[in-house]
Amino acid sequence: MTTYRSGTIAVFGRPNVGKSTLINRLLGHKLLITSPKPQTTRHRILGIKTTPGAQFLYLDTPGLVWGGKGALARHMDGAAATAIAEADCLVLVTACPRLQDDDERALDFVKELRRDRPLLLALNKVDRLERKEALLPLIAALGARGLFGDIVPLSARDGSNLDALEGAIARSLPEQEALYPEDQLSDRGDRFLAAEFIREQVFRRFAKEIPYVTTVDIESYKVEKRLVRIEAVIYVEKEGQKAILVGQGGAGLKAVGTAARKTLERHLGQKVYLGLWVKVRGGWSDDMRALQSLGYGGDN
Ligand SMILES: Nc1nc2c(ncn2[C@@H]2O[C@H](COP(=O)(O)OP(=O)(O)OP(=O)(O)O)[C@@H](O)[C@H]2O)c(=O)[nH]1
Ligand SMILES: [Mg+2]
Repeated sequence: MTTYRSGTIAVFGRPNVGKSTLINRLLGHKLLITSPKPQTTRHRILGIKTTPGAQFLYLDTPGLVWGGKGALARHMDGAAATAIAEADCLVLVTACPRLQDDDERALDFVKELRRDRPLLLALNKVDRLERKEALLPLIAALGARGLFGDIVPLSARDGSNLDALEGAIARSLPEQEALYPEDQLSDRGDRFLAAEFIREQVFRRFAKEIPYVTTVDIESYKVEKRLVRIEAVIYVEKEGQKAILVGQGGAGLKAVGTAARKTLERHLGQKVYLGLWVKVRGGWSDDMRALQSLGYGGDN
């Protein structure tokens, strides 16, 4: 009889390499928000995949940056560091075609904390390469460092070679029973995900500083007979930012609301009414108390 395996997998690396896209693909459904802008993920979020042979407990983490200013940056670094310190298996994600200085810093960071835990390397975005063979010297050089259990070139975007990564992770998990019920998909509830899906649209639709001065608070979340009724506030730091977000005749806010509502409806399998407002709350991102009241509590 084969033994069951189960454990936590910290997925970490510099911002924008595709960590959240990769976990969504591995899970087979959209749990985590993604965008072309760095520092989209702000929390440590557990995504659970249960198979007949293993239970994968993927921990998504904020991209590692060093020396970011303010309470929000400290919260994000802490969320990533906690996941890296505690997980059973560590997966460093980088993007093709080469490792950058910040990838090396992420690697140095984890070398200190690693103890004897398995460390795997996911070389993401191979779809950007015209000739995949171009990766062979890089893989050989990285392999020669003797740090990684496996080095897996893959594409989270088109799904290629994800089974190789999943196989390598499964082999490195501890032999033990499943730790969560098989129908549980995350440690986060739908109210949290609703706020995330709204923030995702701000990251995807607005340029420059707007995403970084934005957070979302769900004021009410009611499951009714025919729909889920959600009232949410998008907080920004200044009046001028509010004007940009709301847009001409409310068009900006409306586009955010419509797209977020559609993502939520797909996730919940139910109709959603989404009421959205924008409010100004100066300095929220550097105010510990404001952060805690906005859901950035503890180290998650
Ligand atoms: N071409 C290509 N793009 C990808 C791939 N995976 C992710 N991306 C894109 O890379 C960007 C960043 O993806 P995310 O998944 O948000 O990256 P992340 O590492 O979670 O970023 P942070 O949360 O900011 O640290 C998005 O535009 C993705 O669509 C891939 O395999 N190929
Ligand atoms: Mg992310």
